[in-house]
Amino acid sequence: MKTLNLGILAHVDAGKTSLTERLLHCAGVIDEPGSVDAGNTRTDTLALERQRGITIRSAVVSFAVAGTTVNLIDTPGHPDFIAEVERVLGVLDGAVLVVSAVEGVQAQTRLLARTLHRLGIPTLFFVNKVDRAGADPDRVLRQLADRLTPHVVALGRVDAAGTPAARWIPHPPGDPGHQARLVDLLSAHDDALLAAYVADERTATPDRLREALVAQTARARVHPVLAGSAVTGAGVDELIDAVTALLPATAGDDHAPLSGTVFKVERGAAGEKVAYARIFAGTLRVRDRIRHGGGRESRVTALAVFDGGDATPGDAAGAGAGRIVRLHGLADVRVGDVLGVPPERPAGRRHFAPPTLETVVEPVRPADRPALHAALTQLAEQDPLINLRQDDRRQEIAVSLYGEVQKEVIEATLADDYGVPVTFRETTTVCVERVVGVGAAVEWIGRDPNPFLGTVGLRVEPGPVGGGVEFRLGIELGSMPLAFLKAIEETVRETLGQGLHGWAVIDCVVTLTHGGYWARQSHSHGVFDKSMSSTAGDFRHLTPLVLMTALSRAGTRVHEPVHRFRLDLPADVVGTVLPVLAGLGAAPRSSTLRGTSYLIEGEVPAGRVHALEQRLPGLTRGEGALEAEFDHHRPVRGPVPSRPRWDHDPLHRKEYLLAVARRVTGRPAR
Ligand SMILES: Nc1nc2c(ncn2[C@@H]2O[C@H](COP(=O)(O)OP(=O)(O)OP(=O)(O)O)[C@@H](O)[C@H]2O)c(=O)[nH]1
Ligand SMILES: [Mg+2]
Repeated sequence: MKTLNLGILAHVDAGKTSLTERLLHCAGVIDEPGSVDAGNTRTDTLALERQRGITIRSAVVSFAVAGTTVNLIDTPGHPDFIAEVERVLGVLDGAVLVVSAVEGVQAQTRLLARTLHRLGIPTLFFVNKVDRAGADPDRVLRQLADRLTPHVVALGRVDAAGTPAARWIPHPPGDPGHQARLVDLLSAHDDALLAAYVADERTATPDRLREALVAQTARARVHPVLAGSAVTGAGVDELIDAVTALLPATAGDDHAPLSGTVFKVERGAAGEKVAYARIFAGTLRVRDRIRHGGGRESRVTALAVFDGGDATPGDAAGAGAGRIVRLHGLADVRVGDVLGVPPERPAGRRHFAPPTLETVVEPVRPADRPALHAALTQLAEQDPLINLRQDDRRQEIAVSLYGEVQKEVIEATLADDYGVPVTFRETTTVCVERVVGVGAAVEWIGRDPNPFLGTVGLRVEPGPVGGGVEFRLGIELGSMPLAFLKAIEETVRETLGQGLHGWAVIDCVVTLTHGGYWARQSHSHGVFDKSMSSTAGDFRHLTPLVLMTALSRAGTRVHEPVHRFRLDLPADVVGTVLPVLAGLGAAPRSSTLRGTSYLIEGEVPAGRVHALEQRLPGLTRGEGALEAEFDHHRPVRGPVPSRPRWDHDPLHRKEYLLAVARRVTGRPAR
């Protein structure tokens, strides 16, 4: 049995969950398809998803057809939950990108298409909702070609579009118009096909073209398009055929060492952690002890495999390469953990911009503070980008956010699932700091005022945009125990979470210029003496001090996130909207008249997008359509926002040193 791990992706409300349900029905897994509107689908299982009719978390279901197990991963379309999509991208063999036949290509469609293309994930398009009034599949097909990729080809056409009787009619094999379009499309990437066709047109037989279509779809060079309706079922049988015939099933070796990635973590009925992982190679069985997330090791206590229908308990055969499994027993598992050997496709890579907003969460009842912390910690396990930050001094907890809907979901989840009602402070923008110059600092072992048993010297300088934080060794690798080097590097990365103004420092190079330690020493009776021997703790405490001193010498500049926007407006309201854009700090770069509407493109600070969204309906009679997505960081103009430090203030050098030294090392300050 082959396996195909298939993502269903789209802009919000395009019909992913309805289509998933319909696919399960057509494949014979469920007798009656559930409906999003009735709140009884297989994949929208959270109470909140059912109440609101939107998907919040990705969910896996599966069916078996024609010798292939298809694992469907239904994802959320709302941009506030893009992190859920990001996590599944690394485990997909293929994707169906759903586009509504009424709304057409939308902001998230574009973002997802670009990302799937960049990752080379084989993708089919499904134009959904052809039964709805206003459906225009031909217009949407042209939009796909104009706005997403020219390498698309429809495998059929829609009859009676915009009516409940709408049907999908596949082009018959050998249909001359279809053959000609296929030759055009496929010969662009296939010289042999082109040469043969030029020499003799008859070489382009339906079989030969089909073979080329399969090969080029698998390489994500071309994208077949189908259309239909998740509600009436039109085109869905054909979609199943296309998925199994055109998308490449997974290849992997069951006998190789285990290799997999965790893409989802949830809590089971008894509060235990349940992990969803894709196995890339090897076989996983119940009671196996596995290494995950680097150093940790756990025993799998229960395992379920998705293979046609719901997950079934893994029997003695276990789960082989290509499978998606649900695992119990990994107590401290996290999203993005590698199981066994790292797979070729790295997990946990960033495909989308991180959240640009944050807010402080307050419990309504002050006594709930510990419960709130515990609850948010659990939520952050499921969604690592929630990125909890706790200020011990002020007793505050902040979470990062993509938007207001995510905030409402967090609020409802805390109240309903954890019994902790909360309020939020105002949402603020998350800035970053970039290093502007070069700065260095060093603290020597045994020299005042350094109370720690270690020498650390660091140099900080700007790095390339998008390069992240790079840690380099400027000393011999063998000159210090690896554990100390690791402690220094980890602490550097952690410390740069808050720069001189309290924001994360990005795109810089940190070089370890000096390192020294006192080797492990013992008294005559053989007891390890902490007051004479360096420990990793010495380096963990000394590094922030040295780094922050170097950073303050290098200097940083605060940058704010900026979104790129596209605004579609009726031409007659442009005059009233432009001053509003200016008032919100938005800078239009271009405007194009398209019939009776204007398309304005430009940049707007991330913190103003929500305000713009709220004002738009009133300004445009509800006809304005805004798309905005993170583009880049730019230097803050005007007053520089700073964020209170959460941990300590390393710049208050002496007090900090002495206090930390006493508290942490137990050694008297020198
Ligand atoms: N007429 C019609 N309505 C549809 C079709 N597919 C979905 N819908 C309706 O569109 C709405 C959204 O459908 P969902 O399946 O929740 O869309 P989704 O893409 O999963 O939405 P999110 O997960 O929240 O992004 C629901 O009211 C569906 O009943 C279709 O083919 N035809
Ligand atoms: Mg959905």
